[in-house]
Amino acid sequence: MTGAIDLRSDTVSKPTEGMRRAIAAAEVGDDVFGDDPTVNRLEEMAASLSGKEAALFVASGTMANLVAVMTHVRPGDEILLGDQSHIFNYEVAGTARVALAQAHALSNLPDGGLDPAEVRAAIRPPNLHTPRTSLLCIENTHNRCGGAAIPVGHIDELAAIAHGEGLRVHLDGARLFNAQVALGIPAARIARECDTVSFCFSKGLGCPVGSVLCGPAGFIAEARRNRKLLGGGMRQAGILAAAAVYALENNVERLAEDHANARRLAKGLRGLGPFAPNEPETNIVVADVLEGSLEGWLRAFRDAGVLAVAFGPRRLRMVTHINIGAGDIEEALRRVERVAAASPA
Ligand code: TLP
Repeated sequence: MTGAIDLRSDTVSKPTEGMRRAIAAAEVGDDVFGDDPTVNRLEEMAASLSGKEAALFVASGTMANLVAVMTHVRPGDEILLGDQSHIFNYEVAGTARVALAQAHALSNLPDGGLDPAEVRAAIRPPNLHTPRTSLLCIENTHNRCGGAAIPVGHIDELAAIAHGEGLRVHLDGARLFNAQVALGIPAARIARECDTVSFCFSKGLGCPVGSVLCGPAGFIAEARRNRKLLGGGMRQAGILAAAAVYALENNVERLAEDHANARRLAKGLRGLGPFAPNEPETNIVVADVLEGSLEGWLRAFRDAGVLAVAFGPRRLRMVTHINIGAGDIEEALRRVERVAAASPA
């Protein structure tokens, strides 16, 4: 058996040779002084690709979202978000602990969207007793909703409702370029009606580290102060930004391969009795486990050399990425098939 086929996340991807060469050749300076030419170049590229005035390079998607929320809200404000969103589920309650915002979670629709009527109803009218509802957060692609690419019309509609009531809108676009490739619509158009948008380099784009927050110039200036507050002011960060520049130039279009691999993986899993996978729109396969215990299956997969993660009490997740080729998917399916034939769970 060759090594384990690691489908736990696209975050496990390792830099390619070309990216490593770009990292080694990076021109650097002290970015807290604004002196790092590679970070400056990356921030200009990110602003332009997202259709925003300015951008801020940060350590992670979690930091991008936290800095966004901190910069958008005042302490005691309320933010609206989906109950399946990454910010609500996987960011250690940073919005409450650091941004001092109260989260009001609305049920995500199965396709990752939100019911416009519910959003409208959740916005509180001004009142002495109530928190101010000041921010709506949307996610695209939607991780827990199986990597769904949210149609731009839905984002526009939600943003219009929020803006009509004086809220701002932040888009967690950790996998924004997967959405771009799946929808065939430029990232800037997807994010057009959102005030701010973040996206990650360390997922499908294959970088070791880094995310970016994009928005109006004044907002990003304030966000830069909040990044410093969090200890996120980095020095010769061009070492990392060089990988991100390389990824934007080389690794965006290839995301279509990850999407095709995810579709193939889901199709193969569907053919095996115990699993009910989604129809992946991007690089995320989530499969409900219909028989046996989830932990049992994950252990058996791991023993057979296929790594996946639990994604709910009876659901597993597999994510395709730059280090996984079509041949790896076929091999993963052969391994899983052997496991399923033995029915260990
Ligand atoms: N998601 C990770 C885990 O935290 C679940 C993954 O493996 O998918 N927004 C979205 C939509 C994300 O999926 C993630 C990471 C983040 C933000 C946070 O990014 P990082 O991990 O860079 O802080």
